[in-house]
Amino acid sequence: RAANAGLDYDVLIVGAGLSGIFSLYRMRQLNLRVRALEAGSAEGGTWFWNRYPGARFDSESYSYIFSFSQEVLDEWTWTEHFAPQTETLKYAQYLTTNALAAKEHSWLLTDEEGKTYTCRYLITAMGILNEPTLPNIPGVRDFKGTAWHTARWPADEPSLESKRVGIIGTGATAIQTIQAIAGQVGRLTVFQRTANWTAPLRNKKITSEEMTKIRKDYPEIFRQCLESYSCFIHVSDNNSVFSMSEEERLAHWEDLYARPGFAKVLSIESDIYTDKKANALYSAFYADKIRARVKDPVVAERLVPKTHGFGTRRVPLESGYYEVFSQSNVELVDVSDNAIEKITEGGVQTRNGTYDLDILIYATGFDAVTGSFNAIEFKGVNDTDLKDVWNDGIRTFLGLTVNKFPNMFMIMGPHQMFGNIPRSIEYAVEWVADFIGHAQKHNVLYVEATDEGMDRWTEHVHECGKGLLANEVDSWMTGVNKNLAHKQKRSMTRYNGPAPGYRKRCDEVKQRRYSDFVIRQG
Ligand code: NA7
Repeated sequence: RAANAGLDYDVLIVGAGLSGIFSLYRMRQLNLRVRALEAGSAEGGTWFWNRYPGARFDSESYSYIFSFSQEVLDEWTWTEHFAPQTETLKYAQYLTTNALAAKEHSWLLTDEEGKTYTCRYLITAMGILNEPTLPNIPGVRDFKGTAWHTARWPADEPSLESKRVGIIGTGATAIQTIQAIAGQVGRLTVFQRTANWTAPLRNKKITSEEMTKIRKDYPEIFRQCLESYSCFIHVSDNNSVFSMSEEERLAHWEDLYARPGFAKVLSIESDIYTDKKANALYSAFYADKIRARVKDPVVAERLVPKTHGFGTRRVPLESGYYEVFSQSNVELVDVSDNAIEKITEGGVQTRNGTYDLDILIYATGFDAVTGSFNAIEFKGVNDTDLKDVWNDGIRTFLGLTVNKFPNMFMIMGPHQMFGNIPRSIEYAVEWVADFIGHAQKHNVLYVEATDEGMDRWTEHVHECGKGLLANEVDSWMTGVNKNLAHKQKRSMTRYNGPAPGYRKRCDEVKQRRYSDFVIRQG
């Protein structure tokens, strides 16, 4: 540490969401001088910012948390199988007070403009969905009513009661919001550009007996997660859709449909994700489920996705979403063929009509994955700008490091496993902590991924993604955000191979004592 004596910190962490909180914990365990910088007024990241009504986990609460502290696992009680945002935010804050702040409480702050900090290692922990984007529709600033993005839901939200509310977007966020507010508002107009496949969540409360059993089962829950393709508790199915008769297939899908959570997304036959014919069969099964739940067949047909197959975009889970569209106060406006021309002082104008509104909600998504990196000026060796490095496509080594950006580690950067994010965070932070611990022990002052290493890794990431139908579709997962001129090109933002394979490759780098890196000792 003497080597870092002239620096303010050994490690600085950008972000105090779940990645930042766990990074801070591990760095402190290494006895490093560490500080986390956070733009929000409190910790919690995604769960701090996304306070829209209805925001909640789509994954089983007890599988979508950290496993690192037995104390926390023993003490923390989940009240619902799929926790609401308020509960997850409390969990994040509970972690910081119980697991981290044993010695002091001063490590978490909002950076003051212009204040500088120096450190040996930089850890980015900025989340993958952190930069909200407004639609690129003319007049966004002209609206005279009240408008906000779902990720900036006002703390002093005006009452929605009897108001004319419009919402643009039908992604996971919009779906949760719509079903939560449809019963309160005077009138709800949903502007849908692309219908989404979505499946029933089937949430329920967790009884105290269930919580006791969950605590007992934690080791098994986490073991199961770690063994599966994308780290969820749902077992994947490597069979083909075509290995079953139609009767068997439908019985299997009906069984999955009745189950809670992502079973009907993750426990389906794997060729649904790779074979258009297999995918079409499952999509047709789901289309019929939608039609059966909406009274007006014309509206039902608008809600059936036509542009992409089931599971090729992130499938949101819903509770009563389709039934909302049979309420007399809710209107679905399909803007795929009736484009929004502009936002006016009074509301939304489409090619075919005008919609007067009091409140306009933008559920229009994020500049995902690289957005947080673009929002900050990252300058590496020889003034290299990270934006330039990624201009022609994302390149990383292990999704954790970038050539020309020595001593910088990314938690949930591009090319990492997405899936069960806390599982990915936990692994990435442990890997980075091991590396920094090793570096400290051996008086290493400089570690840098090589350009060849980035080439190899990036090629591997692309190889893993070959054949996946999801990579042929525009979505935030493939790096497309039509509201941003600079993000038109589809790219491989995430690691598409199995999580155990990802971890194996990173473990091997560690076993080679990080010889894949350029390392300089003091
Ligand atoms: P998403 O999934 O990116 O959804 C954004 C939605 O907003 C989507 O329906 C978009 O339609 C729509 N959108 C965006 N811009 C426009 C414009 N200009 N006009 C009309 N409609 C527009 O973001 P979410 O916040 O819902 O979810 C992100 C992730 O958070 C989710 O996948 C979970 O992992 C948690 P489009 O589909 O582009 O036609």
